[in-house]
Amino acid sequence: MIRDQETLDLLLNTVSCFVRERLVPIEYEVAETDTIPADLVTEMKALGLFGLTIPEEYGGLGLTMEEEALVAFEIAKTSPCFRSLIGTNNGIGSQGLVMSGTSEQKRRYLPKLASGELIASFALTEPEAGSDAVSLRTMAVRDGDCYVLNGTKRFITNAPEAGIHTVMARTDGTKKEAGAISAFIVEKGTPGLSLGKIDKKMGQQGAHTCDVIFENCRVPAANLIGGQEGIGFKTAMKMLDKSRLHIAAICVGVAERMLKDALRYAMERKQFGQPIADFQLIQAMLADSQAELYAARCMVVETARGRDAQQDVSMEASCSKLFASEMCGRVADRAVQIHGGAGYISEYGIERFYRDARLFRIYEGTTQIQQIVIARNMLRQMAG
Ligand code: COS
Repeated sequence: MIRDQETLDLLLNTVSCFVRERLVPIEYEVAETDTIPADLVTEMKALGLFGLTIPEEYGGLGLTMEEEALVAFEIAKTSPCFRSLIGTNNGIGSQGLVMSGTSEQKRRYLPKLASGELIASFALTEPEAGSDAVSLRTMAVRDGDCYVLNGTKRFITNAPEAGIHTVMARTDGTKKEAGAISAFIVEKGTPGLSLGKIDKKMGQQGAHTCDVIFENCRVPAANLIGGQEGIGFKTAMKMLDKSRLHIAAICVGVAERMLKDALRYAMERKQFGQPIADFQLIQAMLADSQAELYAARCMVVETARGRDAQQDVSMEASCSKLFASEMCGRVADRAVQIHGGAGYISEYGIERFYRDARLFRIYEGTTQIQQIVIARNMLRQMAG
């Protein structure tokens, strides 16, 4: 749903200019140093990028899903690490509070997340619980007006930068099912909370992940999201429905960037006395990429509109994430192929995107998890 086309166009233009003029020129340096310069983070805050999806009453822009997807298309036309920094505040780190938080919790944290003063992480994955999220082992045991947390979370995006962690933990050790899982806000500096060393990743340098460790970490009961035990897992799943669609939109933006770079290269690079873009075998790779990209873009926009219309788009969000992330992988591969030898050399940049894009098929639910979600929905719908 687009609420005000003129304001949205202004926002999209601003983001597009910022990406082109400020982020693209610094991609190589960020990848080499594994650091996003502080002045750029300040600019991202000033542009409101940390609060795109946070309701206006808490200082965010309160974008609809369709508007968010259109912004995501633009922000993704550069290294995905920049999106990653704002990603958790707009998605999995904040949406638990937006969807299920008490008004006091919302008032306390959302304005700081919207401004970027606080970064939020989302701590669900554990060493023994990845795709099988329900099996998570981190325990939260009530003790007076606190919960005592023990456990380890793994590969947690933005944890090194985070001022708060949205943590999924088991409040009922006797039950295996999802209803035993609750969500907490744990503030940086809470005694018993510590971080592992920053992970060395295949790509997306500039974005950081690490373990988050709880050892008798006492969290005020007031930080139980929604003030209610047992709603954590369902809240996480609802959040993932939204964030999978967001990642699908990011895949579209990244693929558009890679395809544009490949097209430009194909038109400049001459072999056999002519630009390689004139050869039909190169054109086939360009055309297949364009067609798949267009399909993914349509899926994202259509699903976003459905979500804005309050429809249950769990299946469609998974379809979008599955197709767009696999499409992005294929486009990355063809873009490297079109670049030939230059595609393998880091200064041309396309090999970096190839590595960066690999993550999209894994995080926020692997392709195989999306297949499971889609198939289960199909079976459920058929059974009536
Ligand atoms: N919206 C609301 N509720 C949902 C839901 C959704 N999209 N998906 C599941 N639920 C509910 C179910 O209805 C069920 O509730 P009841 O216990 O009341 O019946 C509960 O959550 C458990 O769901 P389910 O029985 O389907 O759990 P499973 O363990 O069989 O499988 C999958 C759930 C595999 C789909 C889930 O664990 C998953 O998405 N795993 C991947 C996790 C992931 O994406 N990790 C990435 C890291 S986080 S960035």
